[in-house]
Amino acid sequence: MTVELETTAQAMVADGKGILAADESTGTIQKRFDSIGADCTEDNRRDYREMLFRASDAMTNYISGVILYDETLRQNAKDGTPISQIISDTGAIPGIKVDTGAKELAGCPGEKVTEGLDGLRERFAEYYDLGARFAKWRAVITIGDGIPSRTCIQTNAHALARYAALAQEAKIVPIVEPEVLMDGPHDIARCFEVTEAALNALYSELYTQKVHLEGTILKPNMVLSGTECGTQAGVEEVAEQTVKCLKRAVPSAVPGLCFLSGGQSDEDATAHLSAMNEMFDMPWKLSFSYGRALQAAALKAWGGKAENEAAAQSAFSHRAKMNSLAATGEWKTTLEKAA
Ligand code: 5MM
Repeated sequence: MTVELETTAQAMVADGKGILAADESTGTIQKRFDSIGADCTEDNRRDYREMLFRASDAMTNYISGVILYDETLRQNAKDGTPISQIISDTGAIPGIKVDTGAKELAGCPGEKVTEGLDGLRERFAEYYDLGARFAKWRAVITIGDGIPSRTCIQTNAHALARYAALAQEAKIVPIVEPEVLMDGPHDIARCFEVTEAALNALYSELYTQKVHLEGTILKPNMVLSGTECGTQAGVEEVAEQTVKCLKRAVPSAVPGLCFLSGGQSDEDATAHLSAMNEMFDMPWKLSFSYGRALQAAALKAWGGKAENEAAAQSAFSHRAKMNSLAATGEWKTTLEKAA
């Protein structure tokens, strides 16, 4: 079992490849579709995602895996092919988001805990049969006045580790995602401190709950200035602080780290990743698991219209290629301009 987990985890961070996060829950994809004036029907959600997964240049060359929402993993494409098969036919691995969302944390105003552990063993068995070979669980940690609390960090780390242990029992690689949000006026030093605390708590819980680190992937946030902070750290500082924080807290047994984009612009998310890979030697692969930063341009180009599919696929391929270059430290801003 550990061999299968390790093989999958290593494939998820193959050289120059990263993960497409297409696991928006119905409420989140509704917001994305609202932004382009498209109807959020089940067919439209399928058509949009099928368009992405059939972008063969992006999928074959730059994407190692796709995180799906439950609805999508069960869907068939317009021609009847299961969506998961369209993904595996490109060589990418289908994955599944298994948390059921972040809910208010009792006793901790303004803080959240991610739910979804009840019945998870049975759900994992079904997801494996449906073709999923990795999974994702996202914890949400907010920086604010007096928060995050120790309660929030510990409770989320405990849930992430329980999820990870159950995933591995089902031969599914867990992506563990303790997201420290960018929102707020805090500076980069505060983001560093909170990210380090969240990662320390996470790896302590993963150890306690006997999770096999070689068969996991971490999905971290970058260490950034808060979005409303008066002083915004530049690319080199973000790269330095992020790598310093990760080297302190993430064991070298973990095969790969795939960042979330968290609301950064497409180009910032790419530039930060590329700078880290260019500037530092690291014990793990450093790649991407972007949602918005991989999809925003494609979503806009698609605009809910079938006639725009080719343009949307080419926007997606471009972003995937730029992030693939960033995953090996070879991206340059001039490549964006040239495109
Ligand atoms: C794609 O968005 C994911 C699902 O969000 P909800 O459960 O809130 O609908 C999200 O977890 C995503 O995988 C990560 O945050 C990374 O996406 P971004 O857009 O931050 O790169």
